[in-house]
Amino acid sequence: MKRLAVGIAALGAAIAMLMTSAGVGAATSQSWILATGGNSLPPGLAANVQNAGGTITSTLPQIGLAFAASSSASFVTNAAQIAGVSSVSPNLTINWLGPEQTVAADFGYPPASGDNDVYFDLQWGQAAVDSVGAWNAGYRGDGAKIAVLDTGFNLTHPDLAPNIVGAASMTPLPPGWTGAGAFSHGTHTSGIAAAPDNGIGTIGTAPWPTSCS
Ligand SMILES: [Ca+2]
Ligand SMILES: [Ca+2]
Repeated sequence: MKRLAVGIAALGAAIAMLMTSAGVGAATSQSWILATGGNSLPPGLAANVQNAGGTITSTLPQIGLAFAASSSASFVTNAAQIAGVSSVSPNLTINWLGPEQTVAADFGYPPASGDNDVYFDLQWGQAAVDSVGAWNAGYRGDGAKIAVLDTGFNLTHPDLAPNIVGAASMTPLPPGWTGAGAFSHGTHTSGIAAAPDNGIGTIGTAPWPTSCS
């Protein structure tokens, strides 16, 4: 009978060793935040935390915080009794997965934008109204309708035509004015407002609108 009891004891010890070596049943160390509510840490905190069953791992005395690790089930209760400690909270590690984001293209500012609509860099007005800032925020005039109240403008100009859906003139000049060799103010202002981003000429404030004049 005594031999059997010894045998059972030996088997129990072997199982205990096996569980320990496999990590089964081992207490897990947790991280805790000890807050003081002030801008300093109380004297003797490290020793008091040790007595509570934990170990200080780092501190932020400027904001009255200390971080402790403990595998003791009673650590929170004990640490909350430490003089100067106002709260004990779990120090959580969060696997943060941010939301999917659509990042707008980084349009450059004139006069060194690098865009292939090379005359864009000559337009100080686009910088003055921060057109590039609006584009980078995702606003390029998509779907907008622009009325340019000016002289008629060149309806076949390659840097206007893609955005023209109609034309009228506010002056005696015809809407499709093409005065060869002369200055057309309507063409000028229409380009500032709505010249498309098409690799030629310049870029207007709203390069993706439907424009009419
Ligand atoms: Ca371009
Ligand atoms: Ca253009």
